[in-house]
Amino acid sequence: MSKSRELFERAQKVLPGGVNSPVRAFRAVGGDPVMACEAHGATLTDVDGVVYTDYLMSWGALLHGHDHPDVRRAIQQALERGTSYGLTSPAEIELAERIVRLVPSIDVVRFVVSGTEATMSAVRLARAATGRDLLIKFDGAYHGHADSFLVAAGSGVATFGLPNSPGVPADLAKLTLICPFNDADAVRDTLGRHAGKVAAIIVEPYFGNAGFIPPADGFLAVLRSLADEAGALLIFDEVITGFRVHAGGAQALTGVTPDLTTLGKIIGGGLPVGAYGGRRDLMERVAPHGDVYQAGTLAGNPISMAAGIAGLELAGRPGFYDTLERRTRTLVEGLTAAAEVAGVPFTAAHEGSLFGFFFHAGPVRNYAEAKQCDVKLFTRFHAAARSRGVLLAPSAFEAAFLSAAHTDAIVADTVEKLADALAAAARA
Ligand code: KE4
Repeated sequence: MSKSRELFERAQKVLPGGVNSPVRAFRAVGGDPVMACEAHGATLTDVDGVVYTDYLMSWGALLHGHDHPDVRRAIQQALERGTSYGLTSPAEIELAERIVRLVPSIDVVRFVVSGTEATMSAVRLARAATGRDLLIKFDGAYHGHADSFLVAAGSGVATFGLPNSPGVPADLAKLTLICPFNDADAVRDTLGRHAGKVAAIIVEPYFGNAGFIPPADGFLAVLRSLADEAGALLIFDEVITGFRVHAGGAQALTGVTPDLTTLGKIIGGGLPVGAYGGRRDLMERVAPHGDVYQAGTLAGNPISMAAGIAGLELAGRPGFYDTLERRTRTLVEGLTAAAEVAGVPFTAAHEGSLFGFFFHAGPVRNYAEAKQCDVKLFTRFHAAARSRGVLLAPSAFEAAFLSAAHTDAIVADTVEKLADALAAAARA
């Protein structure tokens, strides 16, 4: 028996499904989940010594690859001063100042310990600031596991949310309204039917949780104007796109400025982190300056902050994002060409180093279209890629991430291996 299998069997005795986050169980693609042992740069080694080129990158947290020496040094130096104070310390102020400088919508920011805490808090703040209860989100978007987000679209185009997890009260779920991504008419109609009652529209400006789906031209700008007309706030959930698609996130890239922004992943350099921020008049409603309560023992943890500062420093180097974008484009173009040779329906896209693909002729503009992709072919492709040492997200409805550690040579090697995997999956 492999060490991975042995460990997973032990894990299933003491962890629900053997994991601490569902997707890690690899149930969508089958096979034993990869059991990580260590990772450096673009590669991850499992407990059986199998080496992968990693495109998970801790779900996008690792913009510089695993174990970057500058990030490691910053963590080590912070560790020498202790791990947690439960008091404010200089690093959280420095990281906040960097985020304020880089992210157009953020005058004031509050750190928390996960993306879920960030989005949950941003929605509470939006409801307090507007005195309204309804929330609009988009079908297929994921904003973490707070109750208000665990709702599924009912039938019809724009519907009241239905709980999509036991334990989510129906009365709470129905405060969330769901529209198809890239459908401005559905948003306009929903706002009209609930005039004066919608607190906020929350959106992943580039979908990273239904596969990768970019916004249609002008869609985000229309959301901005619709929110303004309706007196609702616009929240960009940039937990994935923040510092990924641009140094200032999707809002800097598109020129559309939300009222509130949520961040995570990259700003912690791979350590636990989340943040929400926005206009000063809104953020000063947050306790203790204001009356909207939110708190956390490990919020602004000095180790996470040190790693985040090191990561943003590295990302500030000239040409950093251009290189990431060029390499990602090479990978996406290589994959697309290989799919054509293999004769399979395929559509791929990227923004910066965030990319994704569907076994679908395209276009894929929303989750309903994404779900028409050939999931069985994806499953065969995922296994074929894995057996060739390339680790992709274990779901057809996740994105993929390239890091600064994925050199031109690594990208070229990946294209070769994935072309072979595609041909094998198409033949099977
Ligand atoms: P966390 O609570 O997992 O730190 O962040 C929640 C979250 C919020 N918003 C967006 C846009 C996100 O992508 C996430 C978390 N992303 C998933 C990956 N699709 C985390 C992976 C997992 O759930 O294990």
